[in-house]
Amino acid sequence: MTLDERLIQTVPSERQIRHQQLGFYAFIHFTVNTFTDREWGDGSEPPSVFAPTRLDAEQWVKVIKSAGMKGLILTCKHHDGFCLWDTKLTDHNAMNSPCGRDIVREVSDACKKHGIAFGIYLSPWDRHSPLYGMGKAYDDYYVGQLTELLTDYGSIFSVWLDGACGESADGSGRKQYYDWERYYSVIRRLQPDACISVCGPDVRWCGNEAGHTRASEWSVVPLRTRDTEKTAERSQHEDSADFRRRINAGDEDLGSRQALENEHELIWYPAEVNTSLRPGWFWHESENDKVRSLDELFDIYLSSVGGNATFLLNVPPTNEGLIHPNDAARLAELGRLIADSFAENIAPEAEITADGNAIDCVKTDSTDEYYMSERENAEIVIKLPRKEKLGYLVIKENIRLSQRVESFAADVMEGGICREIYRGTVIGYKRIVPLGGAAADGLRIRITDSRSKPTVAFIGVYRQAER
Ligand code: FUL
Repeated sequence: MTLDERLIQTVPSERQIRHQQLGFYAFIHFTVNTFTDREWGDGSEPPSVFAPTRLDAEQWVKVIKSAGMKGLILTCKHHDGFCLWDTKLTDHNAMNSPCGRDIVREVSDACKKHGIAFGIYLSPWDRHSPLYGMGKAYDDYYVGQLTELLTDYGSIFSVWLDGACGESADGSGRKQYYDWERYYSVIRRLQPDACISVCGPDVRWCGNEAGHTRASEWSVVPLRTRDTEKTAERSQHEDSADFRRRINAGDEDLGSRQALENEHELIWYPAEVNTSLRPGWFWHESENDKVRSLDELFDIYLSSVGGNATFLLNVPPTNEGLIHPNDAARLAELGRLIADSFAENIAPEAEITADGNAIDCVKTDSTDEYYMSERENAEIVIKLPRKEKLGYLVIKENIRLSQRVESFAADVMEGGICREIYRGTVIGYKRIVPLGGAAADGLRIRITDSRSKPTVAFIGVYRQAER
């Protein structure tokens, strides 16, 4: 079998497709750290510190919804070991704090009510549990916690497994060698539709926590990529400048033909870009005026969701138990900007042809019908009914047939003259091409190299929005 044949046989699972379709979703970091002003708790915090006065999960969900996010992943337990739900496996939980409420219940209910997918983060590294570092005894505890969370709180879209693996709380220096395979089998059995992210087989960490995105984010990568996050080495160190470190240049190309040439086993393993709205993952009063700018957030959105990845944006509630007004205002602005930028799709009114034949099927955002070229390249011409100022071009491959496009270019046309405006590699699930307000009466997409006959499931052409 040739390399290209092997590449195009590597396709996503249904759960991976559903996850990719969510596009943009929230991380919520909330635990004792919110009250102690720390990023990593050491497990010695008494539950009495956990005392939100105005906790309102519905406010969180409404705020993230205003940004256009479609899901929420909650830190049910962070490294400090404090549990946000009514667990029967330890007393170290929110029910025994001044809060006295099952926060996982309230958040999952609020998500259900507002049509937001719910996911969990359950840190394997536990600095409170005396079982941590005791081998199977700790794995039993961890699996017990997973079982509670995956049984009692409705449907879960993501189980976000963090590879951080530090020492036990008692100063003995013990570490736990996580039984990942056992965790995976419990998750698959209890929530077969959930993606297991980062230290798991379904969704890949993009390689940094700063919001940097690769120009070429491939979904077909070597099998061994799956194991790279199963150690703490590459995750952040508390309070270190590493938090904002850039993508390691050595990892830049994970999936071009050249990068995969000598790889024997390939997997579909799409990237998730995770970063925080503020410098830290948890809320700190001192960061109330350090909320990321609208432009920065929108840029990350365009290059992640519009660059064949998904975008997991952390929004940390305050010690009152609410999303801070500065964060809420920024997210509402972001939601409006995204909605306005993609409000007016003029592709349905255009004449779209490939080799002179109309391909109207690409006007509908679905893989039920799609265009497939006869060759290993393609030229698609989009004639607009009139001259327009253009904001964005959106292109999607039919990823059920893998990602095939290796390189492409986009031209704007005016009065029969073509001008190249973009040249790139990956299209994959979704590529957003910024057109910068160019005035044009047409567009041309040239797929210049492909692993097999390229497919296009959707084309959108968005009128430039006022800002
Ligand atoms: C890291 C953790 O150490 C951070 O505190 C945070 O939860 C981040 C998302 O993952 O590994």
